[in-house]
Amino acid sequence: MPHYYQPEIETASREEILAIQNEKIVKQVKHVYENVKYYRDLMDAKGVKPEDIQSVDDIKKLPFLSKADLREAYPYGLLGTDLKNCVRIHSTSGTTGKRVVAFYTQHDVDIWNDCCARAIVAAGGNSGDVCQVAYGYGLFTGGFGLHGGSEKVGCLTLPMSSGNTERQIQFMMDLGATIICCTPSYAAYIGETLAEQGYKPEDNKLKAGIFGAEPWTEEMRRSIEKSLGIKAYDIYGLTETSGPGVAFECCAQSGMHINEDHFYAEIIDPDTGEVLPEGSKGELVFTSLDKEAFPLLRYRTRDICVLSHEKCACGRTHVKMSKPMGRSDDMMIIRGVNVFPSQIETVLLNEGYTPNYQIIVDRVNNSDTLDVNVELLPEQFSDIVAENQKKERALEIAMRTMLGIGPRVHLVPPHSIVRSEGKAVRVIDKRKLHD
Ligand code: DLL
Repeated sequence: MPHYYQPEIETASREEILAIQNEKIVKQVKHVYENVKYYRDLMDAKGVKPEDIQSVDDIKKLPFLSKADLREAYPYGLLGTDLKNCVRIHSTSGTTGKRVVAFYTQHDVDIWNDCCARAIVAAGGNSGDVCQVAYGYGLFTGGFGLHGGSEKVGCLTLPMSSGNTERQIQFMMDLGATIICCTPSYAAYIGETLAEQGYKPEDNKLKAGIFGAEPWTEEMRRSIEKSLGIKAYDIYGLTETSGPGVAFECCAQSGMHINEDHFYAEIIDPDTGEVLPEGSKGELVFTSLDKEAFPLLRYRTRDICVLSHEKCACGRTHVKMSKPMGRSDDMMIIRGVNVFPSQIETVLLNEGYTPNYQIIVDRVNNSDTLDVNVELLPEQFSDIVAENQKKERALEIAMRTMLGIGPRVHLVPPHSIVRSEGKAVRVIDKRKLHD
């Protein structure tokens, strides 16, 4: 029997959801127009007035907001309320350019926590659970977001933050954590460390994991589920929209329900900005429907995915988004071919390797090169050069079939690739250093 955190909303009919959205969007646009000069100027430049937005159908008349706008407006330019009404700030981990800072009123935090609570309940969580939050606490939204959700559900919340893996495992075992929340790459690392310490998957009390903040493949899901003995659920969100919990997976594990009473989603053609029909693959755009402090209208996420209104076995009615297939800016263009790290991950895990790999892209004599370092398990490691070379060639062939271009594969010794405690760095693109 599926459980819901807010059943009346999570299973509302399409008409009910539309009615909620239509009522909220009118107020939200008015709120933004009156309080956010930066966006008012964009609306004025496009000749759109708040009265032109009477329902979510009219959202397409509004101008887009991009990451560049957020950087330009840094730090207060998109603030929708007086700073004295705000209780929290979070920020993106962006390594290039100015960071994006997001602001929250108490009302915004409450809604965000509800969204995360829905995700935890969808993963089977309830007040009897011990929820280990191993996302980073701090400016990153992962820790505080899942923490707030966990407390709303009534779980006993373990605010571990990321890192210190030995201590994570000690608390997990001693306090009997039943749910763990962290990035999928960190979950894989915890699973690996547990095995190294001699634990079997059935030795821990975990039943579910709530993993997100970075792209991960179905193969990675199966590998984590096996190593921890759990069911692994996906969760999606971004700092700009509040953090994790914009969308979450249910027991059907086939896409993430978007919390449509708080966020309106569109899929657009990333090149033309045209809104695409349901089922098309394109860039995900979000409009917040009831944010006070940081209300973003038509924010371009750069995440590429597909939306589906197909009926879900769990009974939730909110639209589902597919796993993001990588950000448009994660995509590598190598010798003219589009390559996503997830394609390489799929091949590696299917061929029996670990998710410990690193992709190195460079340009030599005006030609792009693609190298993949793949870490071996101790039992896969061999001193015989010819044996390793044979495995490398086999992987190169499998990857060429998947990608359409041939990489060079290098098998590297166990434990030689740095493990991630937060978002994994999968790609080193040295071309960017030359440019
Ligand atoms: O990563 C918020 C978050 C925390 C989500 C914890 C889930 C769990 P940012 O650091 O602003 O926020 O990064 C947002 O991460 O635009 C996606 O490209 C990527 N991302 C987030 N969740 C997923 C996911 C947090 N489940 C960016 N699958 C987004 C794939 C994801 N990519």
